[in-house]
Amino acid sequence: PLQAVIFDLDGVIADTAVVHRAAWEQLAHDIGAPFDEDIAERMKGVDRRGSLEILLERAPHAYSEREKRVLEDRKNGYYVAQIECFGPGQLLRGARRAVESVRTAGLSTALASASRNAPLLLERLGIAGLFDYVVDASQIAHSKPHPEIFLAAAKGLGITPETCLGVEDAAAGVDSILAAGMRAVGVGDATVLSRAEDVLPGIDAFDIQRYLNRQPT
Ligand code: B16
Ligand code: MG
Repeated sequence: PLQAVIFDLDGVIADTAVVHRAAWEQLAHDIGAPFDEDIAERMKGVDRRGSLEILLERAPHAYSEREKRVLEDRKNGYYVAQIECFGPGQLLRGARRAVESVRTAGLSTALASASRNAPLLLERLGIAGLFDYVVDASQIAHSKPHPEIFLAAAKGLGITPETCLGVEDAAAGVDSILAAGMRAVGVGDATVLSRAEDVLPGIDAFDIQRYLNRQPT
């Protein structure tokens, strides 16, 4: 039986996917690299360096390790400047209710975010207390779509992956959940997230009863 739900943060709980995107787009503009829908979608859920590498695939020239660190810092500066003034108002509609409904149903909750800014964001949103366990980028070596982050969340909760359901807005995230041997629910575009057993238009449509009553597909 289902014992826990593990939520992604950016784009599932917090309205930050657009902020990450805008920060990368600004950086792309700064360095004269192209930026389009496909690049934006591929960056979702991918860690900072992984996202930068995607951006640099079509950059006008190659960058050294030192230059890459400067670019990452610049993008993070753009991002942090925005989330510094975040509050509970930047929770996505229905996010708090979704997490609370899982707890009310007697299941555990965890958060699995690839973002090194996750602790700051959780504090700003005022929801740190809703999760039994939190894994962020600082605790893992391999970025989504590697299963490590979701496996670490299950381990932290003291349960096996088969009893977990993961919720993600990124294709890389859905792949990470499935590779961990968990059930996956997508939030967003059904064409992009087609490998999930269910794709919801938004987290406000999340209904835990649906997954308690249904066997994994
Ligand atoms: P940072 P999630 C991910 O968070 C974002 O989806 C992704 O766009 C971002 O590049 C990544 O965090 C790293 O973020 O630069 O703040 O460490 O969706 O896993 O919560
Ligand atoms: Mg996400």
